[in-house]
Amino acid sequence: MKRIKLTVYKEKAILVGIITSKGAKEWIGPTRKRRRQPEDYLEELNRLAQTAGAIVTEQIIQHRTKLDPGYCLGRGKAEEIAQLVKDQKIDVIIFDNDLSPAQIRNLEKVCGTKVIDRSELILDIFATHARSKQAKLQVELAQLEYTLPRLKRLWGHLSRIEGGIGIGQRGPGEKQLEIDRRLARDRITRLKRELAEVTARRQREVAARSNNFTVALVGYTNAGKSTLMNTLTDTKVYVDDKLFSTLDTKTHVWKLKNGQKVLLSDTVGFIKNLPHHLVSSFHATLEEVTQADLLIHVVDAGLPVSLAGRPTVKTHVEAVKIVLKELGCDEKQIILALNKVDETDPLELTILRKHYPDAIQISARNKKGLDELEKKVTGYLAGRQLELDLQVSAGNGKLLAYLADRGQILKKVYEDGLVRIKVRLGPRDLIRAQELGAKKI
Ligand SMILES: Nc1nc2c(ncn2[C@@H]2O[C@H](COP(=O)(O)OP(=O)(O)OP(=O)(O)O)[C@@H](O)[C@H]2O)c(=O)[nH]1
Ligand SMILES: [Mg+2]
Repeated sequence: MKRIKLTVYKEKAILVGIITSKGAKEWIGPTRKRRRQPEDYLEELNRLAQTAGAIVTEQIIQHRTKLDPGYCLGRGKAEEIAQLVKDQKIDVIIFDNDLSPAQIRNLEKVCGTKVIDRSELILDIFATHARSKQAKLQVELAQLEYTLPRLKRLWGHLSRIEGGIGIGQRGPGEKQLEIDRRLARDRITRLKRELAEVTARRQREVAARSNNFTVALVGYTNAGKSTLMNTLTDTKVYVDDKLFSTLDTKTHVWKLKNGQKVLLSDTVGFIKNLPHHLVSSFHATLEEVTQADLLIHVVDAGLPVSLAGRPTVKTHVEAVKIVLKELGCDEKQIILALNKVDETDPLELTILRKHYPDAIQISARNKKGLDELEKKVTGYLAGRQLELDLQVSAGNGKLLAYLADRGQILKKVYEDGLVRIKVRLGPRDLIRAQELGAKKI
């Protein structure tokens, strides 16, 4: 994927959200401390825009009974925005709602500047953050599939717009402006083929690790998954207070206090209404999640517990559950870890304890609650393990090392060149141990 960064100039953006009667019910729910402001409703879009490098100058909310098919919002409001664009020299208008190619075309005509929607903004962030070959392939595929029906619009831009957020210069880039739909389709076919190869390779890698107990960290973007990974495995994967810092799955060994080792994977964060092209193109990256024996769902507990219209613990938990379901992982064993408790109001913590009685409260940054988390993981591991009495030849160093590595040795007795071992071991490890010469007694 070619990335052409044309300029370091920060684009000025206006955010727009349209609340229909259905959305309004959610948004105008009982307030606790103050009347809610447009900033509340558009808080996440604002974070996304900043992550993409924009400066947000205005946030506009319009209440409507239903979305306008031509402009999404009312024509009059579009003209008001056009005036703002002129007065403030706005570069981009970002809609929270999904826009059809026709709506984008109409809005751009009236407003005289680039218009993008939330999905396109997220795709742009993914394109900027993609580092590995696989992530780049996945993002390029998602971008092309998103832009294919909109290619005409991009052609139309050629004469006016030079670059920036959401018109593809960071992704497949100018290529899109130069090629026709047929070429884009060919490219999609090629990308899918390459991704199929990557996926097959990944599946082989994951299968090769299948003798190990595997745990995957999942959760909303910015919940603290990578920080937890670093703390538990003493590594240094990239952490940032931005959305979608991690786009690749990384796996490291987590040594438990009882001597056992599990494989821990850090994964790409989720977000509500994740553009569906992204979910499908990121399947290869999420192989570790679908194959994991256990998931740790990390949640940012610093968010309000429930406050209609704003990102909350509840909306994040629910959004993650929806993505897990799409991945076919909703039946897996899941530990809920409420992270960042160092920053959470004690009253909110009490409420959270009531809402999520099985959750563990942790601080990945301050290493709080991690023993309890580990105990829970150990518990799952023990539940999957059998307590066995094995007989091993004392000279079989390879087998003895294997048992020490994979199992939890409870007792060891040496007798006439033999070792009798009481060990806790997973069923798959028992098969391997028997292949290496262990005998059940
Ligand atoms: N106060 C506090 N901040 C934390 C804690 N854990 C993580 N953070 C901060 O939260 C931000 C996001 O952390 P990451 O570990 O990058 O989050 P992530 O879930 O991997 O995010 P993505 O990869 O973007 O999906 C960073 O600024 C971290 O320093 C914690 O326990 N307490
Ligand atoms: Mg991360």
